[in-house]
Amino acid sequence: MLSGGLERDTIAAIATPSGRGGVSIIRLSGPEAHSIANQIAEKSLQARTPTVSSFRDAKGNIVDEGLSLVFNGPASFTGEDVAELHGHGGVVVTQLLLQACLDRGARLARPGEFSERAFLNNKLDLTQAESLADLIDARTEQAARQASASLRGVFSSSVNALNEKFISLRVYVEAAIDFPEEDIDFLAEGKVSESLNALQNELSDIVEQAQRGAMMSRGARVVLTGAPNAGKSSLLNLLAKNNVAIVTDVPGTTRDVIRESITLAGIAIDLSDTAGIRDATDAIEQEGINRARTELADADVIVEVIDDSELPTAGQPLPPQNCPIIRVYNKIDLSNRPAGRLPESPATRVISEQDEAAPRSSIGIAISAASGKGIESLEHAIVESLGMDDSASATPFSARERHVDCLKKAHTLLNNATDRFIATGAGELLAEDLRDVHHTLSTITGEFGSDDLLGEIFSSFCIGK
Ligand SMILES: Nc1nc2c(ncn2[C@@H]2O[C@H](COP(=O)(O)OP(=O)(O)OP(=O)(O)O)[C@@H](O)[C@H]2O)c(=O)[nH]1
Ligand SMILES: [Mg+2]
Repeated sequence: MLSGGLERDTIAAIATPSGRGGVSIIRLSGPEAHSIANQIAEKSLQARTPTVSSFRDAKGNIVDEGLSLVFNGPASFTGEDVAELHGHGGVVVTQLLLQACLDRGARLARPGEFSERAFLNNKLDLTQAESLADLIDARTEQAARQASASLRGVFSSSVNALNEKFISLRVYVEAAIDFPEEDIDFLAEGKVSESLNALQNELSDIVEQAQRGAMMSRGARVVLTGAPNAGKSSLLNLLAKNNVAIVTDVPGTTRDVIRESITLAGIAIDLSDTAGIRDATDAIEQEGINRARTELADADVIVEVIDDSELPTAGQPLPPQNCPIIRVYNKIDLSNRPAGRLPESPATRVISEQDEAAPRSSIGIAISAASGKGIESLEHAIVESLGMDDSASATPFSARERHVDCLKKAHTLLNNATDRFIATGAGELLAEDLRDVHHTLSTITGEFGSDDLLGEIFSSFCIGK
């Protein structure tokens, strides 16, 4: 269990966004939360009973009038005594009310400190705390629903259920090692290899779901690439329904990476337009091409734009990619090719490091960025390549890259453990390997981990959460 250095002081922060509004809420948590709220409201506030009163600063001046609400720990968000002061939503008056709390001994909360305390008091596990921040940041309805499911513990339950199975298998293997005098060789019996296979499949499924969940939370990265003048910027403008990128007939127009957020089928997508890749002598263009390459390395889907009105040239081949590639044959108004999907094989997704050597198949789509013909086929191909094209692939929960990394690491450990067990039949080694897998999975929900990890996660939250 993470220690986190449980702090016993009382923290305060403005919990509502800064600006003008109907109400603003100051939240307090810690041993002095009730006493500070009582002093400000000049009342003996009763738990879970909203009470209207004046709010007084430390000098006794009335700064506002509003509603106070107190909760007794551990039945509160943080697990500690909590108080909320609901005042009028003005920037200055809210600051005065916060100052009244600080003057009475509260300390200004760090970002995410309320959630961190909730985690340290076992009110939430780490994935639930993270999904809380993701719910606040959700950019689409679907992302919000998934974050809400993770907050309710849907993701943690899948991870915990899988972990239980690792524990049972470990217990079985250790028992078999401890009683070697039994007539039956429990390890050689086949049950262990069968369980290992089943666990590998289950883990692969969760990796895939978590990858999609993470992509939904952060926004999928779709990168436009291709030769100069192929029509990448024209396509970005068309997909974004906005003339964000400069389009000219001069090859090498785009240098900086241009980003636009769009939504396709409820998926938030970060679309980037990059410099056309060629052997450039111009230092600025060369830097643009370097940036384009960096962008490609992080893509979930690459859209390679090809000028269909020109004879195919050898051009610059794309470096090997681990994500699906959609080849877009653009300018069909000039080449007279019919719009839409070309008969080719469907896209595939990578789910683990083991798969990275697998060849990536690609989809071909013929479009005209000038007339907009074929654009729906392309939009559908993007959604399909992201693995989100039918309801069966709808991810039941949100996740983060951190979770995907842990799951992939566990998957690799398990694969290695299985290989080692098949080769040696050594129960002791398998027991040790299974313990490593269990620990790796436990860092997802925060059962094992470091204080550094906690600091890193909670510092990205907003103040007052
Ligand atoms: N006829 C026709 N022209 C197009 C089409 N798409 C783009 N163009 C033209 O092709 C030229 C290059 O378009 P851009 O969108 O700037 O191409 P790019 O790939 O971003 O080029 P760089 O930024 O230089 O790498 C412009 O003159 C566009 O008007 C199309 O579908 N049909
Ligand atoms: Mg361009």
